Amino acid sequence: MLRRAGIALGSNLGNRLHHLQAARDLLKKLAPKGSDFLQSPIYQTAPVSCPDGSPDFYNTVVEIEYSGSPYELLDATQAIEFHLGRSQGSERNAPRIVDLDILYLGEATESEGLLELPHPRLTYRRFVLQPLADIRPDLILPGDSATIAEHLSHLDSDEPPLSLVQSAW
Ligand code: PH2
Ligand code: MG
Ligand code: MG
Repeated sequence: MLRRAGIALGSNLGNRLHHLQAARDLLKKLAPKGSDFLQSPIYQTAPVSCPDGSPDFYNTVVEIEYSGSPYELLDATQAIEFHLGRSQGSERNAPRIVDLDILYLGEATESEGLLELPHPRLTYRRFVLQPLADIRPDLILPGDSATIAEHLSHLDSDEPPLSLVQSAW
């Protein structure tokens, strides 16, 4: 079954642009050749719920065509994180080379186990909503009634404004 998968990318350690580019290139390989691939601009964002003194993130969102199951996609994204050198942080939300979070996979819903779909915090985080709205403003997540653009316009968040790093990357 072919579905569209939204994936949030974040990096706040080392060469953040290079890490996002490497992850993007590997994510592209999970999709059928010639399928539509969407990527948002990259934003620099202040850390949310991270240890004191954490560096700013680069964040972006991509959307790929994907034929596997939610847990196959989770395995694939974790393999990419590992391949790019991510280690298990000792502390929650410790700085990381790359973090890949599955936002949605078509209409799939998951509420038990290691994976929740749609991602439970996605509509509360500007660093995810803004880039997702750039590529899929009219998307309505499974079980929801508002579009991503509507969530973004109603977002009540303490996050400082995101700063655009690069539209093409
Ligand atoms: N990811 C987190 C926690 N906090 N803050 C920003 N700005 N960007 C992130 O990607 C991020 C975060 C957990 O993975
Ligand atoms: Mg994350
Ligand atoms: Mg993660």
